[in-house]
Amino acid sequence: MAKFNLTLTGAGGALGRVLRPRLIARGAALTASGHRLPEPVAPEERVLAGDMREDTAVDAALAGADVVIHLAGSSVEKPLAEIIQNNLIALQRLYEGARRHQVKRVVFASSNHTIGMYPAGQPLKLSDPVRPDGNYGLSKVWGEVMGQLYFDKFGIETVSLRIGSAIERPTEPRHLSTWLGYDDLEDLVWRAATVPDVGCLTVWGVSANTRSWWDNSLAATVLGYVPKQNAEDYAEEVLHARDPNWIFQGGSFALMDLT
Ligand code: 15L
Repeated sequence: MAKFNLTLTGAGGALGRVLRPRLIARGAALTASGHRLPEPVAPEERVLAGDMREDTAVDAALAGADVVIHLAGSSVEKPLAEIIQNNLIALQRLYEGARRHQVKRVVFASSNHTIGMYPAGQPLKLSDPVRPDGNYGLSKVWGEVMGQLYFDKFGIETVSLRIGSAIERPTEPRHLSTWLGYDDLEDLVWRAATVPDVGCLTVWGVSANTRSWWDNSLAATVLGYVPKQNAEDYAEEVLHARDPNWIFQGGSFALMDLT
């Protein structure tokens, strides 16, 4: 059987480092692209260094790829000028590269910060209006909508994952609602990359948290994503942690000024 050629950008970031060995273990032929040259996680992993704003770097990363998992870019709130470079321009270059190289699908790391100004505790559906909590959240809204544009005009599929808090274990009360455990992250990303004919889709990147605010039935229906991890298992230890930011769904991002 032909290998599934997967490119992952942002290879040196926290989620890139978690996902790369897991995607290889699932049978992907992985090209890992980082801003700095990543250390290979397996002998068969192809590693590349490059800036996703540069066509040469995009071409090297996407040549031969079936699907690209795009994790590169600023992953926290930053001044607008930086967000524009790293999250808007780089993403547009990536989609243009996907056109040049006939990449079938982009798996886009979106974020809960697209809706971060909703009050904590309010149940949300994917059809609810976006309420970004800063420049970073705004750039993720742009990314989700850019996926729609490239699907409607050029048929490139996108699965946008509105990731909550993808960390090893919950560390603060907000995470009891927003946590995405690494096993669930792996399963969700794999499904987002491999389930056929998904069109342009946005789903929540969240585990099976008892206190989740987000209705993820679409991910179950379309991707067959049934998360297994639950932040509630950590409730006792986490509820002791002080969490002054637990007012908005976006946590501390929602309380920051814009720069
Ligand atoms: C994100 O989108 C960030 O990349 C990450 O650093 C966390 O802040 C996470 O959201 C979160 O909201 O917990």
